[in-house]
Amino acid sequence: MAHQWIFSLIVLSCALYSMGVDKNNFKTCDQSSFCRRLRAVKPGESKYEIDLDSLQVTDNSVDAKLLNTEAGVLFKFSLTAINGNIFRIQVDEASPLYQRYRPQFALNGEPQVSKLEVLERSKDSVSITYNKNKVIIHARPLKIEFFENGELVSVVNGRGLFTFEHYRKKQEQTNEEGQENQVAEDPGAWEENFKSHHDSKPKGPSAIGLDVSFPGALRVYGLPEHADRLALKTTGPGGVDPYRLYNLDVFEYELDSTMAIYGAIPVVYAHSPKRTVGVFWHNAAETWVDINNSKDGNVMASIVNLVSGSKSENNVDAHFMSESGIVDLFVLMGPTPKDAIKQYASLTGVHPLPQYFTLAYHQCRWNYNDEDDVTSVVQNFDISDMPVDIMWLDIEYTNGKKYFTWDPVKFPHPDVMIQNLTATGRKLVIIIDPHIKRESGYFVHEDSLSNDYYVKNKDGTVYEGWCWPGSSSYLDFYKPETVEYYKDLYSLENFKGTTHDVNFWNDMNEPSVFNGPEITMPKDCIHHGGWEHRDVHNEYPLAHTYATFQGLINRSPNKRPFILTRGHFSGSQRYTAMWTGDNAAEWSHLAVSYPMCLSEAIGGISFCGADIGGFFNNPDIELLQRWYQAAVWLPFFRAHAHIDTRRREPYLFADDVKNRIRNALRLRYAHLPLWYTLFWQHEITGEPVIRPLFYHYPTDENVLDIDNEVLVGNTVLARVISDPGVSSINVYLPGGANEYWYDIEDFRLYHGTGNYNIPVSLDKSLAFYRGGSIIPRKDRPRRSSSLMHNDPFTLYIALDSNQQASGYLYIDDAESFEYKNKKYLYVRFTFEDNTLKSELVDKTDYPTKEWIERLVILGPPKGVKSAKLVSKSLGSVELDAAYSNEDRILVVRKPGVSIREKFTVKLYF
Ligand code: NBV
Repeated sequence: MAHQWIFSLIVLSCALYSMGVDKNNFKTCDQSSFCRRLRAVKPGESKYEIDLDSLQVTDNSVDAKLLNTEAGVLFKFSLTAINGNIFRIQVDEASPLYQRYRPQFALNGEPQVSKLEVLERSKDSVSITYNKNKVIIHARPLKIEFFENGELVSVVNGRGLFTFEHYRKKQEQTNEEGQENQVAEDPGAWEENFKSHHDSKPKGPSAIGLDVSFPGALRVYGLPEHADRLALKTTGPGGVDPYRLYNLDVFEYELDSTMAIYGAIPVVYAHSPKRTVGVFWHNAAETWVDINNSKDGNVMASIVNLVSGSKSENNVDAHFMSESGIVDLFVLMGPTPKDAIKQYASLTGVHPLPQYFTLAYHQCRWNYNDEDDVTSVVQNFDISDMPVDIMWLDIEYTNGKKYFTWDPVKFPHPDVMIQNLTATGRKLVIIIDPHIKRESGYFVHEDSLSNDYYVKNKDGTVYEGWCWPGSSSYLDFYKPETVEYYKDLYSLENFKGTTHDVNFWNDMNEPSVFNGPEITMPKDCIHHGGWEHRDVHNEYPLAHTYATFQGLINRSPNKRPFILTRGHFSGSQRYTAMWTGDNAAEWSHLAVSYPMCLSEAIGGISFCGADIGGFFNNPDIELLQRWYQAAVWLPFFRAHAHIDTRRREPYLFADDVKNRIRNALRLRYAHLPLWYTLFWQHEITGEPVIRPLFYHYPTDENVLDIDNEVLVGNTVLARVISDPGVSSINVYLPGGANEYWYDIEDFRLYHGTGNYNIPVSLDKSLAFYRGGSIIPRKDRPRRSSSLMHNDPFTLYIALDSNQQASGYLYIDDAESFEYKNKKYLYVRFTFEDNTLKSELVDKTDYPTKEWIERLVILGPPKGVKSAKLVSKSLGSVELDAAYSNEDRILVVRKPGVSIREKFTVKLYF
């Protein structure tokens, strides 16, 4: 026991004092035997053939036998059309020795099949149609071509890299494979300690691989989570390692890297000004993805063109390689980025509308020391007139890292502390990790042992690993009884001291195991159903947050749960928000927060943020201020810091710094109605809340690589300032001469004609309203968002080149599920012919007191003298209208009309 403790302390302290990631802890493709095997498959020599004689066509599927001609092994192949312009290809073994794993949580229900029609059958191929799409399945060798409107947009197995290692009886396994497994266990620093776990394959090799190419594409995006740019770079043997998807707790992760970190979302979107096509590789095992961008002039790309017969000069392709599971590939036919991203959302779901307060400012630190500390932090925010909504408690609140307990000395009266918080409209979030301390007498451990709730070793004993509490075991969220038990742990009766206003943070759920291979669970651990950890690894955090979500729904049936997770997988968005984990107080980490969250957003997870200020180390004051300014425009807005850092709550600084941070916080609070409306729209439509520029400007080649700017809805464009000491910044404003962009601080008008160099003092952040939008704001400063619920709105009406604009506002009770019973207002505003109109989009109502206090018209017509409001209850009312900011805006005062009422405001000249 003791030696293991010492070992883990050494691991930790080495980590704490080394600079940057220790790559020895993590595998490269070369060190992963299956990655090496699949990467070695030669293009152009596919040995897989469809047996066309076995072809069976039904209304919505094409099924056939697929043969590995070399090994003489049969597979089941099926292609189905899925509602919404999606195709699905599935391949499994025809008579497997062992069942192969299919992810259980990623899909939001079974995808609905659609009707497809067979167009033609020949001795070599079969072609089918579905909407404007055609698919040709070539039999020898297997190759599947996808056409949209007659154009080839994607080819599966065009390079012939398809691989399906079938399970074999021990005696059938070749020497060659045995040797390869041994090579994988070459001694290396990271393997020395964990040798026994690595790549142990009781069932034999079972990897699968597939290449997908996208003729004509210029870029490919996706595959979060990586600390990298938004557009994926070329990888390949001898060059950059493939993008790795394997949820890992990587200490001091490296930037511009394809290394795996906490989350794994196997979706890519290939894009050109002409179209966007995506593929979703539905697999929960460790996955590597090689990317080729032909613009880099690599050899692979020319081979694809040759093999696929494509004449297109541009080409992008992806080679997916997973350690186990079946081939289950969804082809998202687009054709626009919006379509493809919505298609992915239709498969894996959306983030349900969160409680309003969750979009406000979160104050976190590892750790707030005790109850008084929590109370005094909030008081200091109040004294400094800075808003804050949520206080967070990290692992030190627990009694000896035993989750679902409180430290009796530092947190003896959590109920009183929480009461103090909620009295001023604040909330609390506390951490719960999935590892459970193996301490006799600890009820969670005792219950889990006696009821068999833990993950097992391959010999059937309970798995034991090392984490914060020391010796720990890990709950098996694949076992229904564990989930039932876990749900109950969150109830108010069981978790004494908590209330309906306490929400949860699920950390370390990759899962992180300090003494495990690659700081995670050994792959041969066993989950309920007999699945090896290798099969389910990437899905484990999703299974964890699913259980937490159910627990919170049970606990507080009419409050929308808020959960923050670190590990994540496709579909996690249905239960939880995520953040980018342990970043550092460096300018480069501020910069990467935009592309990382953009990548998550197109990967389905809109509710993303990065630790403001950086988790490790101490930010200088300039960095801290810039970080607050930039984070205003990411969905999850939380400051957090490592236990060894200096305190950095924003009220601690000099007045000028405080002013700037206060301004940033207030800017965020002013835009809460916009964020909330966007989250509502996200739930209804699947559109991401934040979007990369190519999403709204898909035909503009200049935006392909822009990832230092983010679009919030289709309304705000924000540019991160991630360099110290700058006096001006280049901003790209898209859309052409007729697209207007208004600086949201000084209301200056810019046209969407490209690059501008804009002066930026430290007071200035860069965000623009798109001309043509109407942005609902609440401009009265308050201490927390709940105190703003009855505050009036100011509508910012940013006119386009036709002097028109439109926008939306969504309102409900901010916390319950009553919105599902039509208790909400969804208002559409339009401005044309110098008249603002409001109307309700849906036949619903919500009895709010909110009203309209002011209109601010950006780029207003000249010569306006007054305005007139007309509504049923107020009749016709004359209003004041006055120009300001060098006539850049026109302010119409006190319309005074309830937001529930239909109204018009007309300008008079
Ligand atoms: O629970 C402590 C930290 C937490 O503050 C951080 O946000 C997580 O990402 N946690 C990781 C554990 C270890 C940090 C070195």
